[in-house]
Amino acid sequence: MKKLPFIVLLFLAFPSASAQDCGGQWIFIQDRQPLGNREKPGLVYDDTAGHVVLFGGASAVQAPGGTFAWDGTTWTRFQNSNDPTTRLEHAMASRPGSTNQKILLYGGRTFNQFRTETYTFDGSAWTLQASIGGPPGIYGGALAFHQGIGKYIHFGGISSSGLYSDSTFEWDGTQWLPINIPGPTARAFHAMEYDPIRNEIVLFGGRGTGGAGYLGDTWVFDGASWTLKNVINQPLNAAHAAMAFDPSRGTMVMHGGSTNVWPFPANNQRNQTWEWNGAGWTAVNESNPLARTYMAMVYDAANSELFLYGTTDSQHYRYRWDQGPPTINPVGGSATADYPTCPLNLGVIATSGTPPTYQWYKDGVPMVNAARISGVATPNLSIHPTRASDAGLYFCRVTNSCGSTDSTSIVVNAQCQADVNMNGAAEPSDFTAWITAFNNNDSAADQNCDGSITSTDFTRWLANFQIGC
Ligand SMILES: [Ca+2]
Ligand SMILES: [Ca+2]
Repeated sequence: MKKLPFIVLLFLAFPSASAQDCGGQWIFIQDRQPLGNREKPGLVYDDTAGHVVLFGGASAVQAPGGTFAWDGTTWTRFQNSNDPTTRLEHAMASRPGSTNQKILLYGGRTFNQFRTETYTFDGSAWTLQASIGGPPGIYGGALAFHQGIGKYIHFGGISSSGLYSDSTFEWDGTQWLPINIPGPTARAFHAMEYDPIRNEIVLFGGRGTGGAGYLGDTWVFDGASWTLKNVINQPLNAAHAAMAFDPSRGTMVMHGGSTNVWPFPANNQRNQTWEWNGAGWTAVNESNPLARTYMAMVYDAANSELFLYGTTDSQHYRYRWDQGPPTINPVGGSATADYPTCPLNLGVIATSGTPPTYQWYKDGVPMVNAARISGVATPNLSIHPTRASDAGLYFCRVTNSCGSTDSTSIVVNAQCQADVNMNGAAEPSDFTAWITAFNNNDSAADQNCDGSITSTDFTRWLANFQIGC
């Protein structure tokens, strides 16, 4: 009797279901360094430093200041960074590459004051710039850096007299210049970001003139003109949604937002995440939808994930995409259940974008844990002690929100340990066979399954013999 290794290797794995864009989920980040409650902060990515930069954001009761970097684990406050007066609903965007105007900030408001300043951030400190002739939409406007024309573009917002703006402006490095072109209707609190694949700025929704209507139209700005996109499947009209371009998907990703006018009940916070591929929107199939508004989102390239921060609870989230159904590393073949003493251990190693679930099957039937059986819902199935009846076909089904993958079946043969000469019966001649196995250092002599062959194995052979086959 030769024993096979307990952990067997499966040769193949095949998905029983699949979906390419099956979604993912927002993962809450437990934060030991809360930045305070910040609605509508500015959140951009500094690709030179390789971290997310946050400035501003406030709640009805607090307006915590400071400029912070997020490295995927820790918030670090910039020191001596000459911070602007803290604010919310300002417009902020970053440009890739090394530049002394890495990040541009315009406008915003405090509780009782409009902030009309323009600031740039060089990666470590803010510099006040000229704001003469700046966009009339002081707060609630949006900024994006258009890489094709190398300029920051500002659209919309609300003026100090409460007028909603339909103006497009560019920042050329030293001053604001109006771009007198037709475009989206006047609005504020729209989502706006640059799409480097389509080389255009994408704008969605916002709150329309007078604050009466929430919008759901999609516009693109190619560097010269605005175009209204003909969208068949459009997200719900919303303002205060968060949007960021995700290079891992090649899509613009938009989450949440408010779907009704102030004061809105909590259930008017949209829980959907949508993807824009340049031609249409697709609702992401999320396993744990998250309803939020008044937050900001950025793609954290250093950690290859979307990062969401804001609203009144100072919580933040990262988005984990499913990468399809689980894959199972080659693990299998056949195994032997040496009964009645030895254990049977079967294992799979699965890879999955989100934590998967496991279910072991025997002869096509889902297994349940019992006195001898454990781990039926884990990667590692254990049966101890084994019985002749443990022979059969085993496989493990690994499931995530994208589908399931079954391991290749593992053929388990049962072998009675007392039948050392493997002729199908326990009999006195097996005593001689055990002596031979012992002398040959054959693993069949290891009757107590401890990995070594000693005289105690003879005592165990007697016991196994008495139990019989
Ligand atoms: Ca025998
Ligand atoms: Ca032994």
